[in-house]
Amino acid sequence: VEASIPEPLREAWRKHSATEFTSKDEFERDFVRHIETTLARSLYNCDELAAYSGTALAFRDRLIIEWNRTQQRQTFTDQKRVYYLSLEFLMGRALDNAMLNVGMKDVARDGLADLGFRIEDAITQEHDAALGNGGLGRLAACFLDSMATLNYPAWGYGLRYRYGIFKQEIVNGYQMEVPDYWLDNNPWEFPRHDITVDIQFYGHVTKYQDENGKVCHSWESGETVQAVAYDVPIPGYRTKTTNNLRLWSSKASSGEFDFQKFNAGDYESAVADQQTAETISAVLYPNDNLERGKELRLKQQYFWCAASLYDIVRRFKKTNRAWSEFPDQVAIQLNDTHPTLAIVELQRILIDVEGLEWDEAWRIVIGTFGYTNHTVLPEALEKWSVPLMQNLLPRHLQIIYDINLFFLQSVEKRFPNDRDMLSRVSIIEESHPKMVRMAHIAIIGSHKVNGVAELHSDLIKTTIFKDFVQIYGPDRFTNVTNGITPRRWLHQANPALSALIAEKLGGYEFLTDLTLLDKLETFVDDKNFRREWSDIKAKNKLRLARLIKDLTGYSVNPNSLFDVQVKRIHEYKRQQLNIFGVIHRYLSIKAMTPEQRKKVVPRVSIFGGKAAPGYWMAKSIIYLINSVAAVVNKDDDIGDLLKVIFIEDYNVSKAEIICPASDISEHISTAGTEASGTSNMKFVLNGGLIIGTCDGANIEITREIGEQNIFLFGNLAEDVEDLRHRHFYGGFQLDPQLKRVFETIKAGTFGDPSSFNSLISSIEEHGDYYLVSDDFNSYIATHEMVDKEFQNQEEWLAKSITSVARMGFFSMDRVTNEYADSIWNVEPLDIAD
Ligand code: CJB
Repeated sequence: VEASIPEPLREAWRKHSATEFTSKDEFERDFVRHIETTLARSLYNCDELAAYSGTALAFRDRLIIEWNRTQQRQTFTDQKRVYYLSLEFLMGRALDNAMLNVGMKDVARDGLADLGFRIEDAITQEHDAALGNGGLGRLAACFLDSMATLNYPAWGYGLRYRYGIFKQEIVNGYQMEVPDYWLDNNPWEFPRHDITVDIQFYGHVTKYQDENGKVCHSWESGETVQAVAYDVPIPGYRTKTTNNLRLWSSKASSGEFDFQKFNAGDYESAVADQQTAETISAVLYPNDNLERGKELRLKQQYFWCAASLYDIVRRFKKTNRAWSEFPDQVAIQLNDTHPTLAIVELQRILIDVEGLEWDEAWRIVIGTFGYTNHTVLPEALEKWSVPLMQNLLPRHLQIIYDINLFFLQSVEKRFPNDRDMLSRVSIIEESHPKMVRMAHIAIIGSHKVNGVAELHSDLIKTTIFKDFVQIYGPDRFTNVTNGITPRRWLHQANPALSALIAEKLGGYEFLTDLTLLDKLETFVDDKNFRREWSDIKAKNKLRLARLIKDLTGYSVNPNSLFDVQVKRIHEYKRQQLNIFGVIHRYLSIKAMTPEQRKKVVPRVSIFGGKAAPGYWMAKSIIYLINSVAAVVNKDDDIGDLLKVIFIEDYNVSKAEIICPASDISEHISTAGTEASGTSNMKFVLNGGLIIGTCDGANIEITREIGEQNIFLFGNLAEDVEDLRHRHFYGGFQLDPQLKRVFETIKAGTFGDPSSFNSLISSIEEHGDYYLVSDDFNSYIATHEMVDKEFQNQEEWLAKSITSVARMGFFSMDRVTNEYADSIWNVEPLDIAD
């Protein structure tokens, strides 16, 4: 029964209904009230952490008011909604973002100053919400920001991990992983203990006939775990829309606590069962672009998909519409294949629980789902063993087999006698054990499949999903090139640049229509403007230099060229190419005469990123970077001409300091391997130039900003296969400059060379799969060009300004609108009050 207050009593409610602070005085009132009552502190023991909490709570009050209104309005108007299912949401900090979106940051700054605090100190107390690994998780977070800003009725669904991505510590040059318990002092989540779903696992399926003689299936569970909803408000920028991110937490089902054990005196074992249930949402798997096939991961996936679908279906059923209208009311986007079980679960609900016929149910399923692919790397494509799935989700496996049967029958009809085709496209891989190919379910069960940049979308159509293009025709496949939210990645990360742009363009409209940046080009030749532009970069470099000093103890000269590569450590992203290039630079400088050295452009090579804990090669790369840093940074003969820095524990809040401070950043993956990349966009939007391969979104960035404004190098995607083939069959020739680098490493210049054996032998002896040697020469030559062009600062500034002016295309708002139009078919909800 819905609780509702009778009309005559509502007056009292309205009179006392919560109101938002609108002035500095009211902010201070709310702040002090929260310090004194919510936190039970006072002016005598209010430290910076408490000041953060007080500020966050004051802003949270505002968000809640708008959040409630938004949800009421969305329920009332009952138009089609989007549900973004993602196992990762890499949110970063929320307070600064909330202040800027709500538009009261200046008020808070002044208020906090009155009360004895600096706003920056309060903001930096917040722990990052790091419920993601890298680009895929951050894209989900950018989606949430953009969907709210554009007033789409949209929810995110994810898992409330107790531990997000691990904290990285560097000990003697090695990465160590420390658990990241992030939930203390988190004011942004609201437990909804009344919104719970019981989720089944294991058990068996029984067949029975209903009263009409129809064969039905019932899944008797072996174990039940409860999903509890935790809601997080997502404010849009300068709009009242505040959307919802619902994260599920697992706990023992109320009926599940084993009272028999308890009564038998086995209290400890009963509590242990409770803890087992809680492990489902305990930890984020720390792999990026890699799947490990662990049972607990599959449990996480089903737990989250089943809870989310139950919630979505429950909401739909409240409206008493016919099932056929489901796809007109609900769009569900699958962020990679991780939520693919949602397809199977919806089919199960429709046929087993709601009693629909298979075909009708399947039409609804296809109409509802869209699937985004983020990688072509084979090791990242999810497969689950059939026996594992049989045990954990017996009914789902049956449905998967049925989906496959009907699908293969239709393929057989169109391509008779093509057995190879059938085995290639089958959902089941006939290996030992048999495997369920999740991407195949995702393609077969969705009406649209998209890649995340043009090259990547072409590659999926011509390589991994080629057969499906033949079967379904090209229309099921589409491209939506990734983007980034300019609110966090320009306005929040680089307030000075944002303010300068606003001054020139006459306001902040560019933050919601990034194409307006193009007007900046008219100021390219304006000397004063250029000075201000370069002063801002200089200040941002100083800010990063301070961070580097704090974190590593190394002092770097902020007048050097800052060369940055920050992203997950992965062989395909080729941080090894970068560090080998650094060693080459070091050797070159060492060989120079004092006269020659005068012409060297001083450089700081900055790295950051986490390696998956079980990824040995990636960890060796980190160790090599730190080993090179230890030698180069202490070499007085080199001084400021070269410094090497590894920033530990790279995360969203550090990215906000790093991106605005680069002169050049590196996006140097083997061509054809990086689906899009999004940090490339962040760096360019902040006035940095980039060096990169013809890969992912680098190609479209080049098209937008012009090839004179980017440093491209290396082999093309179309040549990669040939080169790899030649490495094995035509003999492998190591690049001579790279050979010299290897000889230096082997001589022990950077410590015990055996630590780097596998890195070197993967190139020298095992086929150089990532083409480091093939690209080395052009990489070095291109860096020489970077040095040369950096010396002409006026030209460099012109490139920087022009590039920013042409980055409008990469706004997440363009991305969101494209999904809304071409995949979801949803409209924004006009919120004019
Ligand atoms: N991506 O972060 C991940 N994790 C994966 O497991 C697979 C792909 C990344 O997704 C980003 C967002 O689409 C892409 O920009 C990036 O190229 C890709 O590696």
